[in-house]
Amino acid sequence: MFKRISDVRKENEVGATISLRGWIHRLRKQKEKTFIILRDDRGDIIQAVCPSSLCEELTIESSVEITGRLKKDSRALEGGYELKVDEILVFNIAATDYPIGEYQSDETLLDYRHLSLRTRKMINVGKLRGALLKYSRDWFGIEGWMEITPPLIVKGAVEGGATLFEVKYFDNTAYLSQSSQLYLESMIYSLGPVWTISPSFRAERSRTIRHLAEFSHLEAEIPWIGLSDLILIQENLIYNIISKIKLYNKKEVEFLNKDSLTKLEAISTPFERISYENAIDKLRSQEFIIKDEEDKKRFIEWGDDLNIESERELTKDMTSPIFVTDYPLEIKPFYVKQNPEDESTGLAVDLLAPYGFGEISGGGIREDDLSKLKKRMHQSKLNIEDYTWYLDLRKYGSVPHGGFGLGIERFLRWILNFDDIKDVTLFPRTMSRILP
Ligand code: AMO
Repeated sequence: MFKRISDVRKENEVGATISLRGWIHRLRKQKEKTFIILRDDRGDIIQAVCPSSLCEELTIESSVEITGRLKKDSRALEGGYELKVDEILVFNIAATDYPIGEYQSDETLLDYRHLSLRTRKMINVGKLRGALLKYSRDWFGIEGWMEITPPLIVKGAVEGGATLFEVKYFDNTAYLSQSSQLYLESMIYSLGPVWTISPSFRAERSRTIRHLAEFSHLEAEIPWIGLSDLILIQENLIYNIISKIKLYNKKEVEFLNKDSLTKLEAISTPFERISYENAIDKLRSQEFIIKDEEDKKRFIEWGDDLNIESERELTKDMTSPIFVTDYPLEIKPFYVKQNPEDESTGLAVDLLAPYGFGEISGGGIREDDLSKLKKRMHQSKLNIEDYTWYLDLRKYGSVPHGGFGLGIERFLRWILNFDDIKDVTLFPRTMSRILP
């Protein structure tokens, strides 16, 4: 029976004869001996030494089962074990033109992502992504939220028509979901606090380092909640995930970016809260300039949306995330509830990550008044017909409620201090990339 490399490390089997299955990650052939780094299906690696006579046909990425005696060797890579091989079973001899080597451009690595997933970098990214998803699930499970799966082929926009992907739906037109929010909203009436991690699609025409055309969206919705409690839920969830990453994924984070561990250590709660108005005042006091629609430069003012540059300016000297609340109603989507204490603002909250990373989540309290919601939908030029079902939620037993959406890739990009969101995505989808 073959073993995994992690089991070999756990069970002290020095001296025993064991078999391992995997791929030839590195290969150095000498006259008598051949040195192999074997990678198993969990991405772990171990050093193996074989008589060269057994290895003549081996190539990088050939798949094999190697059998031999386990030795402790402090000089050996990863864990200090080495296998002295005396038998090799070959599953497949890989073609010699394997395109991934030591040095490749980022573009080549993306072109061959189906193969570059086998690099140490992408193995660690994949493990960290998996861990992050697991810790999210654990948190919601313990807190008693119900996980749901929403439909992804939909009839209406949630986040504006400009980024909708159209699909042919039999003899009709439909769209790929930009956010599951409206469906989550429909579920709180009978399933209580609900959440999901589902793909969301945005036809983003901009080529930026923080936008994908398809991303993993963690979304949550809860009845009878106010803005401050919604903020606490997000803070709690995010801090809990980060604490677990620090506890159980130090190895992956350290491999991917040593600086990140120090930065994660510096995160503390409560995360700062700032109103949009105070954020604008702060930016104006720093003489922050934006370009208006005609490309003219001017100071930022109340009513301007916070874009990546302004978010960068606000967060560049911070070490923990910051919540920005109470945005002008007119720059937020139709579903945002008008602030009863100040009609010009809406009960919306965005979470901005520190060191200039900017928005990682958006959310707030939803407009629960049918006539106000209809008015906002008219102002947003939505086709009300497509939202009749959504309006029914306000017609039959409307309650105060709210929720949020957190971009998994944005979150990971910040945790790892990576520039480009594509680097934390296994198969990135962008305006210029749909393959592999
Ligand atoms: P919003 O559009 O702000 O809000 O999206 C929520 C979060 O999703 C992530 N995100 C993206 N990540 C990668 N590529 C993109 N193109 C992209 N667009 C968004 C970001 C962002 O903060 N329904 C509302 C949320 C709510 O109110 O519940 C929504 O989707 O991390």
